[in-house]
Amino acid sequence: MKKLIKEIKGYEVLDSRGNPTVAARVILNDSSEGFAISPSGASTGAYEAHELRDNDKSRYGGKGVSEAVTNINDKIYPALVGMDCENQTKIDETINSLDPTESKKVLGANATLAVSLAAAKAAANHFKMPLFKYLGGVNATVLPRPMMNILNGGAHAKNNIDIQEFMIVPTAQIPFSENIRKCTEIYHTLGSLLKNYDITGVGDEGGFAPNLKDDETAIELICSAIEKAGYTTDEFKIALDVASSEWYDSRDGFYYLPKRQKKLASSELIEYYANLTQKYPIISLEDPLSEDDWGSWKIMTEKMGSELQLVGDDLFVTNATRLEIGFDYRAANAVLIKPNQIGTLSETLEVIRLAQKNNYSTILSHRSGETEDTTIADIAVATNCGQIKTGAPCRTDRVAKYNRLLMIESML
Ligand code: 2PG
Ligand code: MG
Repeated sequence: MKKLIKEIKGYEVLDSRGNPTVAARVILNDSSEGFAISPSGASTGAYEAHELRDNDKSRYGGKGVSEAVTNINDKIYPALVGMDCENQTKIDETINSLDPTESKKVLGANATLAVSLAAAKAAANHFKMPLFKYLGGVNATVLPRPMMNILNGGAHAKNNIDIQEFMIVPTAQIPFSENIRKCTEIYHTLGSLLKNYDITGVGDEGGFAPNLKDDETAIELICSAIEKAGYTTDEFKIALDVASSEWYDSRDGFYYLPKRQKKLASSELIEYYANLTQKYPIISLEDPLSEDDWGSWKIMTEKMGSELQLVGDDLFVTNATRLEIGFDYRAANAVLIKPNQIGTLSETLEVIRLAQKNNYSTILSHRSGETEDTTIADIAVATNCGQIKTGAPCRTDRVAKYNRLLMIESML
């Protein structure tokens, strides 16, 4: 057999924020190769799989990942050598068997994910197939709807906006390339509207990062940009990632908005969202409540879930067990899918299947720390996940995913 794993190599490379991250190369005995890089988040959920960092202050201020790379070379490689690269489940189970912890604390999810994705890519290359086809087969036919982030705040920008991401979402069933063109036109129009504002450049995901009177002003400016670009707010809706776990204090159950210095109870926050979504064309709210505030999630979903997409990111952390808890609570109605939150491809695909089976929407997602790796684009098409969020049409780490989807569109 020519598709046996012959060699695996780990590397310490850089992400879009200039922090080290883990890359892996998997080589088969027919010389086919796969290469993948793990991304890294800034507003990470408390229940995510563990991102292993060296904490050696003499290198990269403690953020080095040489230990994770060593784990690839010294632990994962010997365990996987000789295995059939087509058996992704077995590969991922073998990786997991090397780490007795649930959260991949020993190996590091940054190490496990890079290898897991690189193995799938090596297999796809062996079969001379694009990754989306290898993973999705004949079902891989639908491009995801872009949720394009055009204005950044929260932990992703040094401005005075508390909400982390403001996205535009096209409603029309038109070709992906048309949606990208129109969204990009709106992005540039927003840029020209912001010329007269105090602007700090762009945030981590390429969206503009202005200082504004309040977070609502950001929404108003986006609505103006949609119209000024020649479109309507029926054609383009707004999605927000509040990332409110960043605001939550579990000791007293209140939300502290760090930039506006506001303190809100969950009931007040839900009221705020109810007003906001009445007033503006908002169709999706991600992490409106904290990862530990299940009771409020249940209340909010009961109240607003039939009208709005309510997305659990920190809440579910791409973890089947947490998603099952969500089903029990009837919390949220959509799940954000970030492969590095769980650490292997098989477990990522399992969560997508579980969500789809239970009628929760799925959104493939990048991290704020990204690279040229475009695997999420292929996974989005392979799984018919429906939506993708991968930043602004700005900065190569974001644009690479859009460009990959444009290529996939041309192949379909
Ligand atoms: C999020 C992500 C990606 P981060 O919260 O959804 O946009 O941010 O990678 O910082 O967790
Ligand atoms: Mg989020």
